[in-house]
Amino acid sequence: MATWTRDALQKLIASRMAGYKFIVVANREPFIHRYQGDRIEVLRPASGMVTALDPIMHASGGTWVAHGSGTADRDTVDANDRLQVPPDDPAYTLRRVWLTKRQEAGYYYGVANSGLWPLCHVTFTPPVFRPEDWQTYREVNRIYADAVLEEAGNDPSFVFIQDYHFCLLPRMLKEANSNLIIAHFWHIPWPNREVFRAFPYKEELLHGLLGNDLLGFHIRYHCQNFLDTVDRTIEARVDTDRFQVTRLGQTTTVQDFPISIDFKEHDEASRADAVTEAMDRWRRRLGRSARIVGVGIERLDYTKGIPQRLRAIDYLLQTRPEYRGRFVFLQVAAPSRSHIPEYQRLESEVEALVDEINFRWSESGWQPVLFLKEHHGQTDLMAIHRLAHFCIVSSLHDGMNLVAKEFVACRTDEDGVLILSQFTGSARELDDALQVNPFAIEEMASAMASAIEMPAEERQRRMRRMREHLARHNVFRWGGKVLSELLKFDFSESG
Ligand code: GDG
Repeated sequence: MATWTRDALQKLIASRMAGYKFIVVANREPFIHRYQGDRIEVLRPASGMVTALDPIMHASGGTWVAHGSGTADRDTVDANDRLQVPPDDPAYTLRRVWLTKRQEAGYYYGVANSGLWPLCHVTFTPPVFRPEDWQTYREVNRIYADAVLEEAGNDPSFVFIQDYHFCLLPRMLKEANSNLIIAHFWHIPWPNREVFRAFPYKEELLHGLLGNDLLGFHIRYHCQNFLDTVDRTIEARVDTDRFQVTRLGQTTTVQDFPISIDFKEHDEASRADAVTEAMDRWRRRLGRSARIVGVGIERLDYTKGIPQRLRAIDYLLQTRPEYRGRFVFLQVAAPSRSHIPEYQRLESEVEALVDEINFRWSESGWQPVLFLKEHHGQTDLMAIHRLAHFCIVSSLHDGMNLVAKEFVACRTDEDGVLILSQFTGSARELDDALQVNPFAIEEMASAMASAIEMPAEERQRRMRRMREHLARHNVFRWGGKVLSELLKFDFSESG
């Protein structure tokens, strides 16, 4: 199998997509402008989706349509709400869409992140559905539809929609311009049909999604759940052999595309001197007693199983006294969606747990957990990955999980152990991780002990195999596969 590279993807786009506009739609923008006093700073948000799409945008030079969420965003666009990004080396266009606080509350914090997010993840967090939020969700999908239609004009265009914020958008676009070729990638799990039954506006949502030509999920199981849900919920022809759904003359192909990272870039960047220097700084910060280091990095989100892993650390220290005074766990969590009560509860729970564990076990000059609730730069994240004896990804449910892949890509030394929840999409690919049920505290504690005690040779063998896998199954392969599939829908010849 030939390895997909940035260059190969670029060639595919240049040779097969020339003459087409390429428009990405995502809620999150890849660059946020923010006032810091009088100064404007540029921020790169912590998001798996942004991480994955950025290289494809570079290759295509297209337009990314997203919500302008930064305090300085309006002051950095032109008269058409556009700007060229990355700001220091422009490669593509960012088109910002403006939303009021009310629209943001109803569509983003409401339907998307209090409704669909908990509905699609099995974490036993009840979803909240407010009728007024659904009205706003419709309204916002319409705002995005208008922006995309304006960007596409009368030119042949591919539209690539991201995620659960835009379920109604594909149908709106298709009805307004049937020549658009539309794909949608769903970055989170699709639940089984029993769970989905709870969604109050399910027919309208599915009708919207079935405006797509192509609908992608990370793994085949989510595709099957989707087909099953459609079959149970609305009038449509479901072809389970071809993985296609036809409704009102429009056929949607449903396919799995496991997302990934730019492995080569991570590999190279993590070798930089700046990373080595940052490792030294972090070692000093962790203290001399941190002879064994475990790490966790993510957005502060209840799907990521942070309390569960902290309980496992507590259990580890209780049952394995030999690690006391020698083991430090560094939990880095970027604040996320903090206007939603469930996220505020999580933050309090994590803080209380860290406090409790540190109170219970700390002894002269040593405490077991360092919790940093802040956004970090790439150099620091790589340094943290590189100095860890193990990295734990204990998501209760996760579409893919890119942190697991980033940890592996940073380990150019072929050392370090990945402990990975079996409820992530990544677990289907990374067989050489120590796979755990994150709800099982003893099992997780014992995986941590196995990681600490694992012989160097075995660590190396496992890490090498995971690295070989990711070198080939990189984000360019994901992009290349999606785009190749999309090219099959080129209707221009048939008129
Ligand atoms: C959704 C799905 C799916 C984290 N903290 C910081 C930071 N990050 C970066 C990581 C990684 C990304 O954010 C998180 O990606 P994940 O994939 O782990 O998780 P979600 O954000 O929940 O992503 C997920 C993904 O979409 C893609 O389809 O894999 O299943 O839930 O890249 O490194 N980045 C920076 N500072 C931080 O503090 N700069």
